[in-house]
Amino acid sequence: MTNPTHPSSAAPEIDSEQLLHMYRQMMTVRLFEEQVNDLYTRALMPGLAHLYIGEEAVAVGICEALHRDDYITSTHRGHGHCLAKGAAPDRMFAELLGKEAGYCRGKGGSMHIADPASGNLGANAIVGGSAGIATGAAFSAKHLGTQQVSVCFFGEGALGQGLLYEVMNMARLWNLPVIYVCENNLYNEYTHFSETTAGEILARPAAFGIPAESVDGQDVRAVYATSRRIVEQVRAGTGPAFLLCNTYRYRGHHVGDVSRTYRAKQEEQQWMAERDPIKLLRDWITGQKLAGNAQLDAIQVQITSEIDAAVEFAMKAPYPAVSQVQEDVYA
Ligand SMILES: Cc1ncc(C[n+]2csc(CCOP(=O)(O)OP(=O)(O)O)c2C)c(N)n1
Repeated sequence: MTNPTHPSSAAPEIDSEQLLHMYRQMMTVRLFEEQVNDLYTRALMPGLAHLYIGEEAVAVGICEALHRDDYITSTHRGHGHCLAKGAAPDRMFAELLGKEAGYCRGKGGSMHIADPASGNLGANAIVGGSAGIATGAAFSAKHLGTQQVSVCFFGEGALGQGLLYEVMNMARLWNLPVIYVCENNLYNEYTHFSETTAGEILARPAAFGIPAESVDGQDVRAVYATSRRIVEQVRAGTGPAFLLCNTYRYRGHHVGDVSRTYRAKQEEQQWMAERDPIKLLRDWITGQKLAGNAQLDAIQVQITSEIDAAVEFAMKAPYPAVSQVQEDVYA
């Protein structure tokens, strides 16, 4: 297991309302993703999906530190980013099922959801593909003087993409308000990252003079406290930053990857038992007596019914008309 580099003990105080909000958000992502898996296994969802289960603290902790009009760009594993930034589960499920009510009118599916109203410039099926978009958004924010910050989420697999280095170079030269967030869940598809990524990850942004640090991506309090500090600095004009979040995906690379012979079952079980982000926050909240188990259970019941209602909405929603098949198609 990866060692946490920023234990929560060093983090500033976070008020209980915010902790409960992050608990809700992580639970929403978890239950949303469980339903996606269910829809896939019941053959109700076309295509594949890459589940974010296990990584919830990264998206939630970082988005908690952002304003609604700050930008994010996302990846093929993007549902968690999208929900954490403020998208509605019913329109997301509608998109996954190819329905007109979806965020892309049913034409994008799991890997292309964008929600400009919440600052989400989109998921991206191309590994590393959103780095240019996030950096461009930061360029525009800087030149328009809007004070917006842009966050680029990507997996460690994107460290093999040249585009990332071109844009980090520009971001440093032009002092752009962009934060590169590397989610290292240890695997790049079916290969351990140590077989695809040479040297130290943090040495790469350091080569451009971009301040870089790492955080325990299972500890939402640490992710939030670290990203709040970084966001404040970047918003104040210090230029780009890089945050490495050490995390783990519980499920397969995608919903169809069920056997996962490339990693040990014991490793999976250890992360789930010892480093589950929702359990860690729950234990903290109850340990500090900020809320009791009954209140946290009630939150889970409420979110379960919200997610069920969102699935029902999407199942009943109409498909786009055949006459719309060529609308919104740009390539
Ligand atoms: C340019 C490009 N190359 C290859 C792929 C195929 N592919 C899809 S996901 C993936 C692995 C991505 O790993 P990582 O970036 O670590 O993200 P994770 O899946 O672990 O979240 C690959 C190689 C792709 N989508 N785009």
